[in-house]
Amino acid sequence: MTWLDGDLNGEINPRDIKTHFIKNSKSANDSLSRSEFNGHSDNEFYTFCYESAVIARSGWFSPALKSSTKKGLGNSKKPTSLFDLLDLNNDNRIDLQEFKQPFKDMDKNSNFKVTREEVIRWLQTNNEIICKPHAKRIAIQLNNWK
Ligand SMILES: [Ca+2]
Ligand SMILES: [Ca+2]
Ligand SMILES: [Ca+2]
Repeated sequence: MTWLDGDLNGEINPRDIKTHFIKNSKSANDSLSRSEFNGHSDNEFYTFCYESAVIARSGWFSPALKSSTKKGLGNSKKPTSLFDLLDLNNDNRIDLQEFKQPFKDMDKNSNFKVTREEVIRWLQTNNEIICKPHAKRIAIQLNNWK
């Protein structure tokens, strides 16, 4: 899990978040567009989704899941990608404050450090949204792999 862990010490802290954001935008005052965001996070998430698909086998990537909305997220506008999930004010940009939100969500014990376990739990909670864009690619790969 190297996503966000800029100094690769195995946990994510607020400094890692900021470093990561600035690396992918022009400055801390800038914001990320959809393509900038997807460009730097896709492979990390693809790996996670692929691994969890291999482990789960039957699961979220079946086409049936696409139409069924098991729990829903409470209100009518359901995010369909991680970008939409993070873009809280729906202006099609992710700014630094929005970028920090998942960190707060991940940090269950609020000690300003996010461990690998906390990241995995968060990924699993949001797995349907995160993995949906990769579902087709993974399905193809798994079929080849059998
Ligand atoms: Ca770190
Ligand atoms: Ca926004
Ligand atoms: Ca924590």
